[in-house]
Amino acid sequence: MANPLYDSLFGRHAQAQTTFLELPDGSKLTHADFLRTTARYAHAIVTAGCAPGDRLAVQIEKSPEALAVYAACVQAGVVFLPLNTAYTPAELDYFIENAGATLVLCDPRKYEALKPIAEGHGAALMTLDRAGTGSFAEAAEHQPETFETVDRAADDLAAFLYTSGTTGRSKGAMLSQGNLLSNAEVLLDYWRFSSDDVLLHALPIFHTHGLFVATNVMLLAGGSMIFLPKFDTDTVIARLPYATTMMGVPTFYTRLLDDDRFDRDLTAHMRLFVSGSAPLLADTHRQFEARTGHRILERYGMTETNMNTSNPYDGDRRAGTVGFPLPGVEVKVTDPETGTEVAQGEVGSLEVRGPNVFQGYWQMPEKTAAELREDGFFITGDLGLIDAQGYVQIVGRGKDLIISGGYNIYPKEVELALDEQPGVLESAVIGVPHPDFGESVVGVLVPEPHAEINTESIGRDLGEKLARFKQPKKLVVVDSLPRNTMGKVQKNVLRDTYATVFSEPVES
Ligand code: MCA
Ligand code: AMP
Repeated sequence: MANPLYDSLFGRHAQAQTTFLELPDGSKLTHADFLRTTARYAHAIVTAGCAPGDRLAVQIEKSPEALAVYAACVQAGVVFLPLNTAYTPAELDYFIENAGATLVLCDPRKYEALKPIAEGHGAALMTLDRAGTGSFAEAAEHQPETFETVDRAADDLAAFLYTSGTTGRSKGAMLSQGNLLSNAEVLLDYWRFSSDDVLLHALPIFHTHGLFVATNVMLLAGGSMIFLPKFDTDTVIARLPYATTMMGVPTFYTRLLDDDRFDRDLTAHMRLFVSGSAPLLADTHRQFEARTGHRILERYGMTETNMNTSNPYDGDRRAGTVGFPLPGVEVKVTDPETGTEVAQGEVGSLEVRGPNVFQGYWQMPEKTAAELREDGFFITGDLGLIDAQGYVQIVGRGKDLIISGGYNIYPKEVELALDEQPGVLESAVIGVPHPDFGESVVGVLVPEPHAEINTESIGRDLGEKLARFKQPKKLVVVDSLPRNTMGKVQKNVLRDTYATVFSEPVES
């Protein structure tokens, strides 16, 4: 027996003295060092009560140790459940309960707030901070530096990633070892990664992009990563000369283009820039090429599917498209009402099938059945077309979703929180253009008759309930919401009305 994901990504580097991570202070960690920590962590996870198939929820800052928790889960056959560090305790309550987590790892600063929540759901709670200290690190300190890797099959679960839904409730997307490994193998080949590559890693590691796309591919390649705690323009510019490749969301690239130091000389040695998670404006693509001579490679993925399509490595990387279906991935365009394929070149709902497509939503068979067809096609909720040359273009979303700086916000979740506020009769949450985040959140509020709405106190209350990136950056109060004859709120009208709110503020 074996553990395909562990063996391919981690195990084969066990003796390697090659650099795996370069840290901001200039220190380096070899693959072998990293895997010794991984083994100690795997023992600590088992000692804390996790058996294969159990869920370990983590909300910790980005660090080599945080990555070792992921590796340790894979080695121990435990399902890894990373959570955005911006989530509030109120949001975590839901994830811990819904996933039935056995163990929760958090930053020591969140310990007191999470203690009653973890206890209430029967989960153990331990701490690990950015410096690699905390009760979990102490429990792992004297553990052996080797661990007998737990046998797993390709269809055993490796990770849950929660993704919000149009109803406002997050769903745990179940990803198997085979889902993750097959996609990493395809990307390695498609994007020509090798052990010579050094990836500049400034993405968070609690989402598909930073964890599975960037990290898994680099582990498979046996290359190294310049591992930055977050995206910071100065640091990225300082470290770029030591990298060969970079992956980012469009905001990374627009921020770099806003800086004159980011030019042809700085990037001349770079092999590849990849963009994804949100639409890259064709204009940004063109500006990037004019400034650096590089054509950004844009690709398209989802939490449920990993990567689906990519522009070519060789050949034309076309602005405004997400390229071709990856090898082994089928993409079709269907009529959203009937599910039948539309004629070539027409816009419809994008559906994907392949070894990358997830196993379903954790304990939500109805939601799984609604989005994952019996024949294996997953209904992405994105609207697009395939052009005559085979390039996939995303032209819109069939789902009510806002993508801000690469983070997804489902308006329904924010509307539910706004509707509960004193004096609010109803609300509508929309995404409008934002110069830095691509899109940003506006909340439109209708007061109850004769009531006053206090937007400041609403802002404070939302701070307790919702992660900062989900909170409206602008709240406006109106007498009523525009509705169609069926009574449905016309969000397109609101989007038009507030389209320039982040460039020319309108009066509320
Ligand atoms: C931070 N803030 C945000 C965002 N990030 N608000 C809206 N949208 C955001 N994305 C808040 C901060 O809390 C702060 O609030 C204020 O906005 C300004 O923060 P700033 O310092 O400018 O932000 P930052 O820390 O520099 O972060 C911006 C960022 C970051 C670097 C763009 O959001 C980021 O790393 N995004 C990447 C997300 C990602 O990895 N997505 C992949 C998902 P205040 O000052 O008011 O307190 S995976 C996926 O989508 C699929 C599978 C795929 O295809 O990849
Ligand atoms: P998530 O659920 O966080 O994985 O976000 C997935 C969604 O991000 C997709 O359904 C798309 O709407 C969007 N997305 C990802 N990559 C791209 C891209 N290159 N262009 C446009 N939208 C994208």
